[in-house]
Amino acid sequence: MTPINMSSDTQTLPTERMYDAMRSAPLGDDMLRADPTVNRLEEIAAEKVGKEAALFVPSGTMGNLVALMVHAKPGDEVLLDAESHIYYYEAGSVASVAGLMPRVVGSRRGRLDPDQVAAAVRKRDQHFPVPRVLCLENTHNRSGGCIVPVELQNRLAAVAHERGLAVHLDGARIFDAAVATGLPAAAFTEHVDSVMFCLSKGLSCPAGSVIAGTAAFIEQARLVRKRLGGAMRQAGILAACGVVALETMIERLAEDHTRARRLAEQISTIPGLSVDLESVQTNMVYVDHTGTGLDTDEVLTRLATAGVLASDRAPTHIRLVANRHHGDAEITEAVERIRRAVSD
Ligand code: TLP
Repeated sequence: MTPINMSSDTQTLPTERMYDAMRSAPLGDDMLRADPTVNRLEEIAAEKVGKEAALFVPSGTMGNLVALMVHAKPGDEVLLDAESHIYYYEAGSVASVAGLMPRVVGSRRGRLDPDQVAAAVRKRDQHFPVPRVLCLENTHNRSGGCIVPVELQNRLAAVAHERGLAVHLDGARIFDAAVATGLPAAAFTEHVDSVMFCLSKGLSCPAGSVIAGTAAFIEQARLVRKRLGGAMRQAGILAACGVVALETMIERLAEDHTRARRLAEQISTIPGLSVDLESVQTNMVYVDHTGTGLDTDEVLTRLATAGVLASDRAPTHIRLVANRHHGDAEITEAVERIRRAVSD
């Protein structure tokens, strides 16, 4: 039995066009800005998100870190959603590497409240760290891939800017938000100072993310990337996939969204499992398994034995992510396997 791997969109493999592009990409030393394929990717990427310049980085985690280290210096404060990827899943790098003081704010479905953000910005006082940057995330991973509406993002950015803070957007899946709303990605990035997006998630690249901002921001980001050991050499071999991703893989994300919805609706009919259907807005489905009486690890183990790989949001949920390797038949088969796994 071939397992259906729904643990993440990071599990996607390169497309045939990516393999072809890798083979024929002109290469050079990117540390010296001499890799034409990386340069091309950075140009296309900057244009997609409406920024002056962009920088290719090995991972989303490094992209977020580099951006924060440009916006703030050790001892400064960064405002973060308590459920954000940066706070929750990046191994504490915001504190241990960037030396920043996180101040967390709650959110609902990834939506921060502008009043709460305003109240969390401390005044300049010798007792307090200096608040320097507000981080946003769109789509919002831990709420189930929910979209933060552009108008709310803009209000939050205004609150931060009025108080002298920079705004960084963790837009790992910003193209999911764009495709699902029918807006250009640049609409989500217009009022942020920097954005990171991932090529290695639903867009199917084997590795790589991009950060974008003003030319001056990217100039500094280049130095920080080098400092962190993230400057690569013939990185065009990876960037070639990124070019294919940005040119051919964005619109098809809508298929993942349609399949995620069908998956969610069908899973909701399985006794013991439930899904907050309103939160299924892009490619993720968080399944509440409390009705089964099983703990999260047990549910994951049973699913894996039945041939469905999922990830956890313990103690109450598992996560399933639709990606390009799942056609309609895989969705139907996954639902049947899950039904069997929890009813045994
Ligand atoms: N998310 C991964 C895991 O780390 C949880 C996943 O499977 O969803 N921002 C957001 C919103 C992300 O979801 C991720 C990866 C990142 C940043 C980090 O990207 P990488 O894995 O390239 O460092």
